[in-house]
Amino acid sequence: MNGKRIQMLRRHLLFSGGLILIVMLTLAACGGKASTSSIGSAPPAPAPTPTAAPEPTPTLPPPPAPYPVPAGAALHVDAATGADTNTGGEADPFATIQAAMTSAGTGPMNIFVAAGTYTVNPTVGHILLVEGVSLYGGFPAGDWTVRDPNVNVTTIQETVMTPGTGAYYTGPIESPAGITNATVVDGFNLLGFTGGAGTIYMSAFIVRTGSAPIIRNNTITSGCGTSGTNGARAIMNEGGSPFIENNTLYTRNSTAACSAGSVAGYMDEVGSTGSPTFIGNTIEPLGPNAPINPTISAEFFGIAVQAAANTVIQGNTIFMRAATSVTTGIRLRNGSSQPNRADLVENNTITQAIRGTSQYGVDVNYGTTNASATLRGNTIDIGGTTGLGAFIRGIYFTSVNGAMVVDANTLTTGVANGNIFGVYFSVVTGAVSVTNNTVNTGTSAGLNNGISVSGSTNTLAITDNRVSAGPSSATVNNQGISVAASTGSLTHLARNIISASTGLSSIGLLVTSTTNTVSVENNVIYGGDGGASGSSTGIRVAEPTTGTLTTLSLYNNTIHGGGSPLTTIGLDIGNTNGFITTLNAVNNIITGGAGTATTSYCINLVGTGFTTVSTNNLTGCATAAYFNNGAADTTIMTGLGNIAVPNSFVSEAGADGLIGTMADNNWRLSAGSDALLRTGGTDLSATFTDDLTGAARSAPWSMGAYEF
Ligand SMILES: [Ca+2]
Repeated sequence: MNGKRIQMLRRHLLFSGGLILIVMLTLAACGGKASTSSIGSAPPAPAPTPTAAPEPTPTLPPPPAPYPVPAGAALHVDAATGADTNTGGEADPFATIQAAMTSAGTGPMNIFVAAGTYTVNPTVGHILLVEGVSLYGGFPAGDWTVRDPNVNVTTIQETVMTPGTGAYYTGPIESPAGITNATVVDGFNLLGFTGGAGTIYMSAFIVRTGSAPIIRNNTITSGCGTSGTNGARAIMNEGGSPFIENNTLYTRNSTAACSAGSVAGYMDEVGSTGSPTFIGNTIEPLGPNAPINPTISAEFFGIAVQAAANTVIQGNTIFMRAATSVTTGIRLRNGSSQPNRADLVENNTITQAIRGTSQYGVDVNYGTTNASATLRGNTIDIGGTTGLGAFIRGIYFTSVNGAMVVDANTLTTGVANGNIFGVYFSVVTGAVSVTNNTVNTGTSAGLNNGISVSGSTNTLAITDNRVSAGPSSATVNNQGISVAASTGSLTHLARNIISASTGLSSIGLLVTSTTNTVSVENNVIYGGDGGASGSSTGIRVAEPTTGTLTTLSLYNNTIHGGGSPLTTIGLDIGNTNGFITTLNAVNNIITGGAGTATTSYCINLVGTGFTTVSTNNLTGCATAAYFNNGAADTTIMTGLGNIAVPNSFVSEAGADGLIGTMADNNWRLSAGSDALLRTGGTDLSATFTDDLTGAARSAPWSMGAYEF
């Protein structure tokens, strides 16, 4: 009888003994209760008058153990009390995990490992996983019935480097091809080699192509190589499909001699295949193994999915380090080897206290591969207020060609020495939806842009967002939302609340070189406060120089031209070339702004005229409508229902008395608003039926973004 069978027999006997004990205790309890009524000689007492029983206190079942001890056959390892000449039973554990692996053979088997330190070196070799043989750490000495890896730290540490096969350093644990999710590594503290002079990608866990282990409840700290060239990863994936859950991943470069190349919590290799999953991990805490050092690490990545497909990244917490080159929370890349991928990035939290040179919260670039991504419910707050800081890009897409959804994210950036983009798309051929996000960008020494899309050739929808751009440099423009070179069949901007800030010039919503149909409705827009030598504008549609923007519809927006000390414009449209053939502005409330007497416009049109300008309120401007097409019109257009009355919003400036701070403003119409504002709008229900809040509009329609 081999050791494995003996162990199984022991476990069986122990389990049977436990059952017998439970049965005996149960019998004792029942017997005790029965004896009082059947053996005693006294007659039974009369039944008491029933009274309302008190509500029983509900007894909740105990919460499930966070680190359950799995059932099934097991071998045992304890570095302190074991010996590799033992059989691996509960009372005679092995001393090394490698001996248990040998005993387990081809499995299936669980290997239970007691707290302690287990070393990996060329003598004992690293741990090469076997399909169906799972490793569980976190057991206290002498007790195999409970497990908590946080209390009973079970460390596997590589003390002398053990080179692996293939291109990459192996690390303490290697998961080879053929491993499936029947193989679990759970509850260990894995430490990669730190002696330097390693090959590339010094990791603490390597997953090979064709491998799909479950990696759960571990603390995994990267190794580190020689300064200058070697990268370091907590988990390196050559091309497998690991399921990575509830781990803490440290990347280590605390000294200049340790991995001054790129460091990553997780990274897979360009050109690889696989579909990794990440659930509830914490990456790069500000812990003792990974102090922030913005001058050492060239690149930092929390999760860098270079090529894998159908990636799921949910509920992870990533603390971005500062790096001298690129600092990225989550990177999704290439995938040229795996077309038609669909990635999900959901409910993650990405923060950064100290800036590196350039930072990306989520960075997506699929190249020419057909791929789609959904980013939903993430909280991203990056950039901080100190550090290096060339630029900050909260959510960044370039070269993407499948459907892209950016939904319900909360995005905040700190200050930057260069440009800030909250959400940025460039070179997009798939349909894009940016909806229900909250975007607040910090102060930029360059350009500042809340949401920016450039080069979209498909449908583009930017809806239900709350966007506040922070200040730009005094020599660079400032934009709440910018759409440039959007050539898809429809560009739709609806139900957003947008504010720009200060800069050279500031613009709430900028549309540039966009063709085909642009529909803008139910937005509230503040044009910012410009700068000492620039302007502020609520909506600006720049002169199309190519293509055919055939229809531009501006319906039921509430627009304020801002507070520039020079020129303020509510609605500014260039159409000298006449590419805009249908130009509608209906039901808008347009406040020109605080510009000087001669340079405050409600509407400024350079070029050919509007097809329809009706039932707008044009107020707070020196010039209601100005058509710079050779026939200046400085009077409000008559006969089309346009009016010029005070808006009488509920609270135009809010509690702080400042129009430019939007959070406390309420630009709904009030009972004191003119009846023509409340009920004088044109019924546009053939085009849309809601207002900014999503509520149904009711005839007769109101002007502005809120139905009264
Ligand atoms: Ca305010």
